[in-house]
Amino acid sequence: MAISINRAKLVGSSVLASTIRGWRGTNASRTVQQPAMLPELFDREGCAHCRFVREALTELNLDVRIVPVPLGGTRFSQRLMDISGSDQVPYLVDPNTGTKLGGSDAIIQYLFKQYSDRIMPEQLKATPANVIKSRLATTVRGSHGLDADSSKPATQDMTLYSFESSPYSRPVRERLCELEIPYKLVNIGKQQRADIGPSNFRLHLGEYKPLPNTKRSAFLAEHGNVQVPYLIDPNTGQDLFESADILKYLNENYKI
Ligand SMILES: N[C@@H](CCC(=O)N[C@@H](CS)C(=O)NCC(=O)O)C(=O)O
Repeated sequence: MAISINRAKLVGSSVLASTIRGWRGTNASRTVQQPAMLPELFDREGCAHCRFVREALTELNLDVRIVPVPLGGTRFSQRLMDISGSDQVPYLVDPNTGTKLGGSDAIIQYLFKQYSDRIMPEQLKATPANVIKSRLATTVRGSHGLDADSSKPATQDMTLYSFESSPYSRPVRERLCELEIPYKLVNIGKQQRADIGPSNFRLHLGEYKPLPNTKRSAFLAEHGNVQVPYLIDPNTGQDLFESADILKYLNENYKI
């Protein structure tokens, strides 16, 4: 019973966080210009400004390497300081163009220009109203994804399939951040009406067909369904669906 109440709280607060942000970071563009090398985002999951950048990444359908820099974290903070001269997140390093940028507005402007030739949407700008909403989203999540927790390092990067507003994926991203585990973030946002809904209860009736030649269609071909979060850990050979199982796995294998 206690477990199901905790689970309801976890999912409910994550739905509320996405609702507060107007479900930005749900829809993804149909075309993607994924660059040859993965851009790196120094990120803190619970940081209001980092959330805007991750929302933009889902909407642009771009994948990045997430380098977690929680408060009190020691694993990547020195590297961030060496590269940027500051401890501020978000910070983007794009090896494809030699671009290094701090500040969510500058990063999002760059990403939209470079990878879609569009201007950034108003709702992703760090206006006082948006920042308040984004902070509130972190507060309703009990401020998870802000502070470091003691952990064992992961030698090889994990891969997480997710999209920013996904209520089930957020707790996994929060935990990866707290445990300072870097990962390839593969965004598979919704590209059409048929993608809406959980994998076992889509609004669209009939057989689920993702758009052809997309990350979603590749995922369906490999797994027989499309569901996030999905975590791949090359350090142990484990591949996992189900947020509760992933959180348990991370705690058992990486929390000290
Ligand atoms: N019980 C699963 C539920 C996962 C789930 O419903 N995920 C949604 C996104 S939040 C999903 O994959 N929807 C299908 C889609 O995006 O195509 C878990 O806890 O991980």
